[in-house]
Amino acid sequence: MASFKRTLITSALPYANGYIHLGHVAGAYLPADIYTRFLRATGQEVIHISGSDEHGVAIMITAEEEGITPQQVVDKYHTANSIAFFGLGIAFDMYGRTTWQEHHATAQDFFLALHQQGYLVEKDEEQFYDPEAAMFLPDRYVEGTCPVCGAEGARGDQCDNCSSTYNQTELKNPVSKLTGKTPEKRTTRHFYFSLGKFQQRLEQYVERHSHDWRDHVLQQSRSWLKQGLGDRAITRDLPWGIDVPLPGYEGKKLYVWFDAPFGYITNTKVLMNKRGDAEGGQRWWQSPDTRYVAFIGKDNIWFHTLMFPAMLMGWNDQQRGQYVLPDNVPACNFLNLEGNKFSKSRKWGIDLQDYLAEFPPDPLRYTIASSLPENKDADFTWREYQAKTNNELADILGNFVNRTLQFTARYFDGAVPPLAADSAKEADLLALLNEDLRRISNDGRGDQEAIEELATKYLNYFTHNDAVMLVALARAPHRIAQLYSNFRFRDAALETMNVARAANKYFNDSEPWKTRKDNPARTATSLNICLQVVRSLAVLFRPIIPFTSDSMFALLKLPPTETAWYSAGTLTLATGAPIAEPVILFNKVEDSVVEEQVAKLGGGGAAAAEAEKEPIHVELKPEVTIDDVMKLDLRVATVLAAERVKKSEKLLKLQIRIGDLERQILAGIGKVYQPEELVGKKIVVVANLKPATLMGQQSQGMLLAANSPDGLPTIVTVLNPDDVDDGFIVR
Ligand code: B3M
Ligand code: ZN
Repeated sequence: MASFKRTLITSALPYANGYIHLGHVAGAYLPADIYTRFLRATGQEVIHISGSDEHGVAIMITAEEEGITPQQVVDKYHTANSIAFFGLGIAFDMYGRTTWQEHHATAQDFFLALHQQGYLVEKDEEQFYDPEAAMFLPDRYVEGTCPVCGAEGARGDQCDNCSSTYNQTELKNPVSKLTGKTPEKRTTRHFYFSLGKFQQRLEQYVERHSHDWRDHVLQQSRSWLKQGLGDRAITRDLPWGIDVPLPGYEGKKLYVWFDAPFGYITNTKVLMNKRGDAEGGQRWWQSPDTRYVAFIGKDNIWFHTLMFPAMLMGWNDQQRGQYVLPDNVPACNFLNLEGNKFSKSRKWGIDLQDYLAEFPPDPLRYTIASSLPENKDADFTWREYQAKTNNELADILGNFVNRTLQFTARYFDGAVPPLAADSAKEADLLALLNEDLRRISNDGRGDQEAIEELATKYLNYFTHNDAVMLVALARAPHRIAQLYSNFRFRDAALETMNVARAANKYFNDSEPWKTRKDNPARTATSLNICLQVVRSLAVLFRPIIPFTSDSMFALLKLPPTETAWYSAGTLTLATGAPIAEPVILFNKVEDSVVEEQVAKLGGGGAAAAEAEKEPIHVELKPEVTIDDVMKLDLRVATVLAAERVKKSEKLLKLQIRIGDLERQILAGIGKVYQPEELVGKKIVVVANLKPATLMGQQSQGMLLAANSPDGLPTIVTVLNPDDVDDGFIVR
């Protein structure tokens, strides 16, 4: 790896139109914060930049839903999310906003530079225009009949039933969601970014990282490159966003995904200005000795490994300073909740601010860190949260710290007892031992060999049991650092807990409550070592549970130190130093809390909120007769097998049985349901639907599902499945 002087860390700018939930935390922000804290602890220069993404149609839709202006929407959520992140200890150096004037200027600068370099082309295209609302309709503002499968209620760019994507003007029977009127087609002009011109350079860039990027990041990037990169529209007909800085484009805005990534740059510059560091922006973004790491969730990979790098490459072609490209993009997969995907409409989620209103931050940080969805999706459950809090944080770490402090308070007058019985030798012993601990910290030998060496050399001072603890301690910083450096944060969290586990065992095996009676010197040595380990754990756990780390330092009456990582492998507490009275570090989570929280999901506790909610506005389709209805052959079917359709997030392929018929149907329910959970279920299907081929697969029928306004399906099932057989007619 090239040598570098500083690490620039960014985490994806969350849209300021909703509250941060635990899925976001696991996807990007917690790993980014842990990594930043780790690097800082090792003495590296590092900053962590993020902020709100405040443009785009999504913000406008929220404004309409909440009956406030887009500006009010972003003000509200920016504030709420900043506070929630702060509460969880996500220590951004800057959490900026894309509505800042500085950011508008940055994005427009990049636009003009790319334009000047010939990377932008103009194209005329037809789009739906709503004359009554006097605006072109973004994809999410128009719906109609799917041009592929004929499903009603298909969105402007994508059908939820068959997962096809298309241009909105291909929609049949289009209706404007703003006015309910039929829109007309009008021609509009837009800028496109010639991403294809960067194909080769992007291929080289991605392949340069074939050894250090996570497998799924690499595979996804490669597969898009293989499909070939084309032009991408980067302007929109919208009232909300950053003006296109060229004449003839009045009333048009930059596409939100064009402007947002530059927010990382703006927010860095704002930070540096605040620090009075005029060259800071350049130093962090345009020096070859900056290493840039971009933390994101897996749905943002394309933009960070291809689109954004290409935009930077385009700028770099001007030879006005070279922006650094992401050196790594350690995207996380999704965090599910109690076995299901987070879903706003189904009220299946935990907002960070709600969590923090009831519980302390560190148990959540530890629970998520120790099961991060690094290489595959993970599941957050309250049971797991309880187990991690009670069995690991409280029973291992908390218990060790508590016992050590209790014992010190009671039998050593609340001061660090001597390491050596002979106080004249204390200083020399400590110096010699620390030298050995540093030497064996990362010398490549097996643990056993190192243990034997220490046990033999310090025969007069330490037991074999002491040597086991000392070696574990000496090696922990390097061992854990290695995991962090390879972006294996989950393993780092587990390995850190292993140190506490070793410490707890050490306390047990030392049996100070016994030795106290006949061998006080021995007791002093083991308690000295235990207290040293408490300090080391405060250092090693700091990236993961910073609040607890603060408390642990306070217990040792030491100021928390930010840059002490490798000192954790040595003994630094002075004999005689005063120690505070113990406090409980972690409260256990009761069963009743778990039950209460689980019951809240899916609208249980949200029933009250539900009552206040506006009913859904319903506009019925034209009337039909009973004959029309009777044409549909609706049947109960049993799901025999289910699997995902390759390359589709939404489509599941189901083998179903309808009496003596077996059929294959495709259903756009994959975002909400896992194939496994469907097998054996009784569903209702339109059995006489004309067969269709979707993504190369046959579909002979359609399952019935209730769709939320944002298109999330809930399968229609029968209430008493035991009373019906597949093949039964539904009417
Ligand atoms: N706001 C998408 C998201 O919140 C988008 C990320 C922008 S990063 C430059 O998932
Ligand atoms: Zn369709």
